[in-house]
Amino acid sequence: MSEQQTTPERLVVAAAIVDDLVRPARLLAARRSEPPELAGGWEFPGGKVEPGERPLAALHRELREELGIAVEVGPEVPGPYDGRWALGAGLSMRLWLAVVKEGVPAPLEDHDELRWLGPGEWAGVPWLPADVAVVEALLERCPSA
Ligand code: 9L3
Ligand code: MG
Repeated sequence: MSEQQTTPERLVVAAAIVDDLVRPARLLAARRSEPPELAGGWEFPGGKVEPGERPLAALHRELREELGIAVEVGPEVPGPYDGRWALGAGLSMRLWLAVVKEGVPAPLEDHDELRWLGPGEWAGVPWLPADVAVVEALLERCPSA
């Protein structure tokens, strides 16, 4: 028998929250305060999908918990690995564009600062290494950024 044991990757979902789904000019970046090894790095807000939870339900839950907002979700920004972005450590990420529908984003959980990055500023914060490739993909698809 040569059956191989593989551990399925755990899915993380995240949002590139922008001011406009068609011509985004501003992008919301969130600075992590947890865990210590990621603290100070900027990321797209989001988190792990719970067992049995649908990815988009998880996305809405995470954005409500972390930022206190409700969003309208736009197109997915697919990553190079079967549509996902590599995070390492048994995790992979799916990410969607989104706009705020209700509430004002606030760093309620796991972040200590939020910043709206304007045109020319999207790459201007120290993103978590895993999120840098996403920023590059966004810059390519959003000429107004
Ligand atoms: N992660 C990386 N980039 C992101 C997000 C939302 C998450 N944009 C990584 C950081 C953590 C792991 O995924 O190691 C799980 O994220 P969380 O549930 O702690 O937010
Ligand atoms: Mg999170």
